Amino acid sequence: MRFDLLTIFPEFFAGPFDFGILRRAQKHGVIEIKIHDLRSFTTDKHHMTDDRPFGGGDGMVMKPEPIFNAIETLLAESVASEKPAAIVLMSPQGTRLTQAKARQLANDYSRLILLCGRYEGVDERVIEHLVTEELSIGDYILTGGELPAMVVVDAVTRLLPEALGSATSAVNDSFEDGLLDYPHYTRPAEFRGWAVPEVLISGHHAEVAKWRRRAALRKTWQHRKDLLAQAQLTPADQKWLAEFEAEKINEKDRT
Ligand code: 9D3
Repeated sequence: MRFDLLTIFPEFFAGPFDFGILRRAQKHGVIEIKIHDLRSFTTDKHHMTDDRPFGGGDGMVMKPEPIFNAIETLLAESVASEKPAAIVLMSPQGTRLTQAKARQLANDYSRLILLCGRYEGVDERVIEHLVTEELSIGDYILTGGELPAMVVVDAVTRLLPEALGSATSAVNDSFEDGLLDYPHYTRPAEFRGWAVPEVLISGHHAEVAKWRRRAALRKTWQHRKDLLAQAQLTPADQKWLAEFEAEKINEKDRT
């Protein structure tokens, strides 16, 4: 996968891609990340990437010319690829990035051009005539699209078949089976008087699997009830959920 990131703050990206899986994926040629300074695609004397909004109002709008220039220049240099390029605007108005969306991007494209917005937004003609999709990473206000673009690179890269070491796998990820992860423990078996659940030390693989499923279900029930509606639940799962609900009522009764 080739990532092209378009930004007025190229220095913002120094660091985050140089560690762990992202570093390894670049070293092994699984991904290539190129950062482009929008300012270098300006043609005016003052290298302006923004201007005042038509119709008035506060804030500035990103000019269309540098963005069209940059992306048309990028598309002109052919990248060896079977699959097409997506031109993605990182924007609070975009559709939400989900695990399913990340998987779709990883599967459907061999090149992602990520345009990082700043100011109040970009000239609408960029969205109408250039951008193929708009993505938000969630319902909170950030200062620009740079951090969201990093999130896209990270989430998509770890889904590429060659990106993770053979020891790890993205198959059993939380969200892909619709539940949150179960709790993890490592040595020591007792830490400051807090013991690890007995079953995990027992060596009974089937019992461990059962415990983990129930614990994942409990975490999901506690923190993300909304996920339960979409999850594939067995009759055993349903029974456990009923137990959690009953437990909650009992707790209330005790007070
Ligand atoms: C007052 C209108 N604001 C829109 C909600 C203006 C505005 C605020 C923040 C315009 C741009 C931004 C900067 N944010 C992004 O560019 C952004 C973003 C975000 O703020 N949250 C989640 N995902 C994203 S993707 C890009």
